[in-house]
Amino acid sequence: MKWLDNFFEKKTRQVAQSASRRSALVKVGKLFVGAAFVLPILPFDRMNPNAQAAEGKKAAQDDETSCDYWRHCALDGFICSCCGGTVSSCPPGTEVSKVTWVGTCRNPHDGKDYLISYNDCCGVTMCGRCGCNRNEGERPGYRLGVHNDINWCMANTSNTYHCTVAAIVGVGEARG
Ligand code: ABN
Repeated sequence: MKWLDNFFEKKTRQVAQSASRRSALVKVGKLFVGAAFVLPILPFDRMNPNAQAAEGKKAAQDDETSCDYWRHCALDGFICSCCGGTVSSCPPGTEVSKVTWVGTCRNPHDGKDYLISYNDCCGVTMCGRCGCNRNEGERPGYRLGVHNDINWCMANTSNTYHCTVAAIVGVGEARG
């Protein structure tokens, strides 16, 4: 390691001969200030962002105004809970659709599959809030009864679509 000592001694002497102590301190100071901009020296959140996202998603499963709400697994339209109604009742001034389509969603709390009737609420112009496009179990459009991208107000006096509710109409039984 003698050569290393010699090397640094030589370099140190060179620096000492070519620069004053004050200018050396100025250079070191500049180095620190520069490093503060380049290196992440401020405290930052080391929490796993994926874990936070999973928590948020879990909370949304119970929020009736969220597309991630468990009953909305096949809802294509505007959530009535955001439009003056509830998850299973139409907003005042609208009329529930006479025809509907039924999807199946799993309730994360009991692990059971529920039949959900996605009725449209009709008679008032589109709500425009909380638009969702979830399509679990949906089938192609040429099979009308199992497709969710349909205006189910078609059989009502007014065909004007406002929003969609998601009422539970049945529960699946485990087969033995
Ligand atoms: N069932 C909701 C909807 C209404 C109008 C058009 C497409 C989808």
